[in-house]
Amino acid sequence: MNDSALHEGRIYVAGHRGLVGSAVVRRLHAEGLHNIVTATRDELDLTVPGDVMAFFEAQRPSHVLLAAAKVGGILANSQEPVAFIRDNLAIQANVIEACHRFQVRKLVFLGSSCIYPKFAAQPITESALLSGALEPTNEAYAIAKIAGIKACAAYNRQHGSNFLALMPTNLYGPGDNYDLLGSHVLPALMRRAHEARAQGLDELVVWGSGTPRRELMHVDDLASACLFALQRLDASDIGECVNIGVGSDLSIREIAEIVMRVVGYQGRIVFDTSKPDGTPRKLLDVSVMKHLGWSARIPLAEGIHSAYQDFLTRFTGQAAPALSTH
Ligand code: GFB
Repeated sequence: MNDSALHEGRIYVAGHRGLVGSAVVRRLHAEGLHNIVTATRDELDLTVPGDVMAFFEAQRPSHVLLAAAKVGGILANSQEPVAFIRDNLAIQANVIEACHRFQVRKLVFLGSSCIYPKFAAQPITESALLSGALEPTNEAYAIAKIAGIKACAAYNRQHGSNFLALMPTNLYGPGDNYDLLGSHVLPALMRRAHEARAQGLDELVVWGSGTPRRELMHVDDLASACLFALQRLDASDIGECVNIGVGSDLSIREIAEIVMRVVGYQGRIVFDTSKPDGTPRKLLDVSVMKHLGWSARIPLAEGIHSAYQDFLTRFTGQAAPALSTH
């Protein structure tokens, strides 16, 4: 794929308002790519096949980045499996079929590191897919994302499509979801530490045992990987999916300690073991993308600091979102 095709076409970013979609739009603009097509959820319900086909017929995108999904942290996944599997299967099926039907030159489909078996050998290579049982708390979401990977592979094989499946690790950054119940671990701990400091609390509650390990990547690194894939990769360059990560991880306790330092909170950590630990570890093997010429660049402490500045900008001067019970 050469650059000119990207500059001449129209790039549809599905989910442009979310954590990933907004980072991709920022990155495309920074690259001088302003031929971007977007639609809000009110303008287009991606779970409705007819609406998706009509949108593609009208917009005729040449490139599609599918970042729209029903997403959430461990509690949201374990409490709402129906929405996670139903909505994500519908969105994927409609967008991937529309990309075929309207001859989209390239689709970049985004999954997640939770697609791999709970006890996969670490670091996890792409070949571990479907080699063992999944983590129960997010099995519904994982199955939906695995179905998306397999759908891309099926269209590539049967129709010669150019649909790439990128599997990012846990993400954080500007535009994150800070709801204390539904969000991922980093934004949840950032908000909780911020509020503990503001309210002079002695303790910071951290879910689980603190022993699981997580790999964390700034969403701007994922956005640069998506641009790299749009500009320079084809489906033939990668297998059915390719890992996008930073290649190192930390324990939940260590993540909490970094967040406390960035936020400036010096209380005590208390572990709420009534909450699930989830997968003990899911460190991605990132050698395929490294070999292809891409690696993540944003260091964790710097990334968390910039994410906290975004949090302050979004919530300073406005009432912070109503405190969900934890
Ligand atoms: O990001 P997270 O919610 O999801 O991280 P997963 C969960 C881990 O962080 C568990 C601990 O070990 C939790 O016990 N944790 C500690 C917390 N405090 C908190 C907190 O306040 N909030 C949250 N959410 N966790 C997700 C999948 O798994 O990974 C998604 O469920 C997606 O589908 C995402 O794949 C990338 O990393 O466990």
